[in-house]
Amino acid sequence: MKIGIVCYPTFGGSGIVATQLGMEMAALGNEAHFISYSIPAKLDVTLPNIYFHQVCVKQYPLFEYQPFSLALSTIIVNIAETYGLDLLHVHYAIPHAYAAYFAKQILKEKGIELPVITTLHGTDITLVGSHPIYKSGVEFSINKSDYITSVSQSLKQDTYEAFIIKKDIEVIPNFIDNSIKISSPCVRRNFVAEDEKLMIHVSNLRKVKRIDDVMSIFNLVQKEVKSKLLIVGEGPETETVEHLTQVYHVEDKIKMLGKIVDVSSILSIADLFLLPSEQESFGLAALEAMSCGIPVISSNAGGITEVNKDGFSGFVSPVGDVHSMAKNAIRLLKDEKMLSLFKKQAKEQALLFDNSKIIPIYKELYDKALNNN
Ligand code: GMT
Repeated sequence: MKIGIVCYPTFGGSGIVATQLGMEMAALGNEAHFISYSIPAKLDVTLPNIYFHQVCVKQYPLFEYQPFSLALSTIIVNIAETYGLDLLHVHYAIPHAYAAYFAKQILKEKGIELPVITTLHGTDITLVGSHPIYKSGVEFSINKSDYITSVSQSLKQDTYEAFIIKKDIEVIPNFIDNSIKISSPCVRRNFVAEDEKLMIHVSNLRKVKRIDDVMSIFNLVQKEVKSKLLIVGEGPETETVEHLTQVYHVEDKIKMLGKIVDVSSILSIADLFLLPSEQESFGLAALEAMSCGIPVISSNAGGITEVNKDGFSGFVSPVGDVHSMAKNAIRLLKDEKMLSLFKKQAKEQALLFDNSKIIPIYKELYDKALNNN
């Protein structure tokens, strides 16, 4: 099978999922053609059956904004013709589903049928897509996809509430490779002393992640339990971290590590993962933590509760309830027996989302798309 994959190349969850899925399909002997404006962060282009095609947008003095969607549609058409793509899978509706629709129409004129699958990831629906400046275009292009999937039940509901969608949306949860997660005591010792606990937050540090809550939870916890906090990722809320670090006088207890490619290497040295997000269609970062055996202290936003099971893989509190989240963190960190039980259970929960369970569901969808074409 020759699969075209359109995704964002950043460390955001949608790009990571698209990349992982494409690489898994390539490993099964299919051709995976990645189409993006730069090489996806985790894509290994040295592997067999992997192709990368860059969307180049020409600068022209007339344009204040470059016509990215047009360039994307055009390259999809070119790749589909040159390599004989069997199907196109776009991750994140904006503007990928829109560009896919136009590519499909152009190809149809040439007598080529290209089935399109759109996977909705979250902010393409909840935050950006339902905004009036994009809404009708997003709604139209989602409806024009041959197959629509969403990464959680919660996102499926949000999509039906935000738009008039005339097709079925299949929920295919995100997945994780649960093998080889090595926790290194030596690396841990670089960050905490023997008698200290380590909390971690990983995100793109955007407003929606409620970074001020991460800081506030940590501040409450460190008053009760000797502990430190690692923040992984980059984004606009970096200043909030810097500001609140000074306000709480925790300069010696917080470290920002920036972007890390192999995030599991750092997740596996931590004791707790903090995810107090305002919105989260799934919470891939929480699943990555759980896969490393790290319990999650989270909010109950969107699809997080489908991933983090309250009282099992961690604890769940209402969005913004930092006192409840801090109380739960303190409870776990103070009780070694409970903490090690939750670490075990977090891993158990992550196994429900193992590659081996979810990739075949996508494979089945791809087969259906091909056979119905
Ligand atoms: O805003 C982000 O967190 C990035 C965004 C993305 O598209 O990369 O993440 C969304 O998709 C991820 C993968 O499906 C989900 O795990 C995240 O929960 C979702 N983010 C939000 O809904 C805010």
